[in-house]
Amino acid sequence: MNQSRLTLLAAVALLAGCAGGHAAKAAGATDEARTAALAAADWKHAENVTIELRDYGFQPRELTLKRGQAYRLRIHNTGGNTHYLNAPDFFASIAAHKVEVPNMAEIRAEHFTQFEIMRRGGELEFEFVPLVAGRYRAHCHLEGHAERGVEGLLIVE
Ligand SMILES: [Cu+2]
Repeated sequence: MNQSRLTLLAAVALLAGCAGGHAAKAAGATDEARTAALAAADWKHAENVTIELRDYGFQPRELTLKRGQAYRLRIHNTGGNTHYLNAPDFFASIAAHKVEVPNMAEIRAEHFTQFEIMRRGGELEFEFVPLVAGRYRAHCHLEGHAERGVEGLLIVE
């Protein structure tokens, strides 16, 4: 197996939630709102934003997003450890369009729950539309990582 294939397998290690509406919590977005937002979104003019995961850090610590705006979020791990981005309440509050591992893979699902970004350069791009205002914690659940700074706040206004 060549190196680029290994990198792909590493970078694409993410979990998609079950299809269907059950992942939407009471405070989350409705399926109707998701459908409408995705139909209206203009991905050619999506706003590009980046989160960098580090040993140990999360940059920026706060990322402010606007409801109804299409975003392409690049999540990049510059650390020597694998890091996760868990943000279940955030994922329940948005309309997910797709995940792309640039030049390697594209994954479409209605709901995502968690991304794992492999160490030393793993990255992906996540396209979505925020729908519900709130302050959502994002963090890495590996032991001690959030406490050491691999956590941030996704703020939807
Ligand atoms: Cu971590």
